[in-house]
Order: sequence, then structure tokens, then C-alpha cells
Amino acid sequence: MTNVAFITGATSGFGRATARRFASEGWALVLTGRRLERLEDLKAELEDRVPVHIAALDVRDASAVQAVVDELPAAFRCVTALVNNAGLALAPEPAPQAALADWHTMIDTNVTGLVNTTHAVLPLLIETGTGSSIINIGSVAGEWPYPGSHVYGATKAFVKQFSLNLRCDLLKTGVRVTDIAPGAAETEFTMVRTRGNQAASDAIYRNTTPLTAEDIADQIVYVATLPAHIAINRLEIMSQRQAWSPFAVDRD
Ligand code: NDP
Ligand code: 8X3
Repeated sequence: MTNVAFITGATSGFGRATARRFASEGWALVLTGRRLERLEDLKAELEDRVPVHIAALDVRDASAVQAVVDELPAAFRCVTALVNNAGLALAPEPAPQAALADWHTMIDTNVTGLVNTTHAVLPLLIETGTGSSIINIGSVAGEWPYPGSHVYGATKAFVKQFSLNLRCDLLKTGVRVTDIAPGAAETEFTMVRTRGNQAASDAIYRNTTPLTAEDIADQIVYVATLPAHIAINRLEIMSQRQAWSPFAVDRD
């Protein structure tokens, strides 16, 4: 039976690189994201090699997510890996200056969207059973605090704990759950975070060596293709050139 990967946020960054990487392993693909043109381009690129089904989808809309899952063609229903990747950071400024709407957008996407997709796809994963995986894209921001992370980091802490809790409830199903927690990686993420400020986005990656989308795609496919009895609960990955700072101390 062909393996099937269901990927959210496949139009850019980690999601798109993961689609390409799964295609090179011969997996069939369900590719979702809001930008239909990009999905069509990716389908055109990959469909010579593997079956590809695309669906324009905003993960914040629970009934739209359910409809995409309900309407999956038969050949794509035996989902082997759900990659909950769609997400974003907004409002890089400190909490007092952050807009409430940005906080809501992060919670709606990174928490509610991930929950919507998990709930809708879970019956298919359970049907597939042993060897199937839910791979949630968390972040180092879900583990480590830093200025300007406020709600973004908190959404990723949710992803971490939800992943661990799912492991408990899915123990008897054969479905594995992994929280992959990357550090800074060069994708369109920072253009979104800086609201399209190219200079500010470039500054984040200048004169260092960030992770790439392909680095994370490799880890996602590695986790999904491990022998069925191996469950990686959490995988935190940073560039060797990223680490922590000392505690901040307020002084008079
Ligand atoms: P990109 O901005 O390149 O990709 C984000 C993807 O999420 C896009 O495909 C976008 O598609 C999709 N997306 C955003 N909002 C929605 C929505 N409401 N519904 C459906 N899809 C949505 O960033 P990355 O690839 O870097 O980010 C992927 C994940 O990795 C995110 O969860 C992010 O938080 C996480 N992450 C990123 C890190 C980094 O440094 N880059 C580090 C750690 C974690 P579209 O706009 O077409 O809907
Ligand atoms: C984003 C990674 O290092 O910018 O999830 O917090 S970092």
C-alpha cells in the first residue's frame, strides 16, 4: 500500500520542502494551504513522480478542514503521516505593544488550526494504525522564553504538551506522535513575522547559518519512516550557530 502524507502549510518553507522530500521517497501527497496557485505549481512539479491531491484550506476553519478530509479521494484516505506544519508568528514587538488581533491570529492558526486538523484526520490515521504518525511542528520557542515570543511561544508550548498527551491516548492505536521543535530557519516565516519588512527579515539571517527548510524536511521524513516500534516524542533542532543568552536582570 502506498504511504500517504497529509501536509498543512505546503505552499512554503518546511511544508513545501517536506512535500518534495516525501515525493522522493515515493509517498502520495495531500497538500493543503491557503494559496491555491502555489499548491497547483507544486502539484505540477511532483505529480509525474507520485499521486498528488491538493486542497485550498485555511486550518482555522474547522468545518472546511473536515470537508477536505471527508472529500479525500479513496487513494488518499490511508494517511500514514499527518504533518501539522501550518503556522505563523506575528507581532515581534514586546507584549505591551502587540496587537490583540495578532495574538488571536497566532492562537487560531497554531493552536486551533492544529487541533482542527488533528481531530479531522485522526480517524484515518487510526485506520492505518501501526507505523502511522502525527508530526506536529512546534518550536524552540515552546520550550525557551525570549523577548517578543509571548503568544507565539505559548502556542508552541501547547503543541508540545498536546503532542505528549496525544501519545498517551493513542498508545493502543499504533499511531506515533512527534513534536519537532526547530530553531531559527530561513523560510518566509520572518517575512510574515515582520509583516513583509524585507530588511528586518534579512537582518535575522545575516552573517549566521540558519537551518534550512530542507534540514527540517529531512527530520520530518526521518521520523515518519522509522521502524514502527520507534516513537520520537520530541525533537529539538537548532543551527549550531544558535544558542541561549544569559538571564536578563533589571537594574536601577
Ligand atoms: P512559512 O511562512 O514559509 O510557511 C508557513 C506555512 O503555513 C505556509 O505554507 C502557509 O500557507 C501556512 N499557513 C499559515 N497560516 C495558515 C492558515 N491559516 N491555514 C493554512 N495554512 C496556513 O514558514 P515556515 O515554513 O518556517 O513555518 C512552518 C511552521 O514551522 C510554522 O508552524 C512555524 O511556526 C514553524 N517554525 C518555523 C521556524 C522558522 O524559524 N522558520 C522555526 C520553528 C518553527 P498559506 O499562507 O498559503 O496558507
Ligand atoms: C521560530 C524559531 O528561534 O525564531 O519558531 O523562535 S525562533
